[in-house]
Amino acid sequence: MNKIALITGATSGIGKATAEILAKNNYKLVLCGRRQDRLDELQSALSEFTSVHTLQFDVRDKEAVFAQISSLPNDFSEIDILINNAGNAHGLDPIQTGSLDDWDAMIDGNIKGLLYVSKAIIPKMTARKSGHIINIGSTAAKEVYPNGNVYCATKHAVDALNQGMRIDLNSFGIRVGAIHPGMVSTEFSSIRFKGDEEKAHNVYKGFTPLYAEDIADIIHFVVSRPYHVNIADLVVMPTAQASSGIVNRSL
Ligand code: NDP
Ligand code: 8X3
Repeated sequence: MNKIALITGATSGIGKATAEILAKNNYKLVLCGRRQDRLDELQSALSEFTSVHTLQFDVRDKEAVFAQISSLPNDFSEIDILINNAGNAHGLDPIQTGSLDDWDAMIDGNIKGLLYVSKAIIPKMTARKSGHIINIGSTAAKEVYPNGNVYCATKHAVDALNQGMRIDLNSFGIRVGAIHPGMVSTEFSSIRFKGDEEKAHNVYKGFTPLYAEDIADIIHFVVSRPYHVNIADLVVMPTAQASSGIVNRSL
């Protein structure tokens, strides 16, 4: 039987590319995001490969998360693979001038949102004693860079939650692992800089960044390993990147 994967943040970037590769490899999909028009487009594009169900909710909205996930029809309700990908950076400011709204958006989305979605899905995995959870962290989960303060803190939290989930769910035979990308050219920087496309473009100027498809390819590799293999923690950077915030702009 085809496995069912639920992807948060499927409307753009890494989540969308992951939906595309998993669809082409016969996974059934539950695709989540706030932008219904994009969910509809993706559903119609991927339906030639697999069955797709969409759920529209903001991961920060606890009630909506639980209501939407519990509304899944029977043939989509037993999630085999949860890909906790939804998240963004908002702003790039020193701590003394950072915006409270940006901090709330990152803490509520990247940490609490990931927890709400996990809480809505994990009990069915523990009941079945099977499941696989992939948490999308970041190099910012491992290292802090100038002005990255709160975003890096949220991703450090994802790193801790990934380890905690793995420890707690191990006795149920549930696999848990994180993928920590470096700089990936998606809508990420455009969101971070609130639509300032020039600023966003400059982030990836002068070197070859990762593309969403590079991470999607790795996610597909991770979820298609045999059951006894759990890729627990994987850091991947563009060749031009040496660590968080250090990039060789001539590569
Ligand atoms: P994008 O901005 O392209 O995609 C972000 C996705 O998250 C969108 O589908 C968006 O959907 C969804 N999302 C954001 N906030 C919410 C919310 N509150 N509720 C529901 N969905 C939400 O960025 P990426 O693809 O790059 O980012 C995906 C993940 O990868 C994030 O967790 C990010 O932190 C991480 N990452 C990104 C890196 C990069 O350099 N790009 C590097 C390392 C990690 P919608 O707006 O429709 O809700
Ligand atoms: C995204 C990577 O370095 O732009 O998590 O913060 S970075």
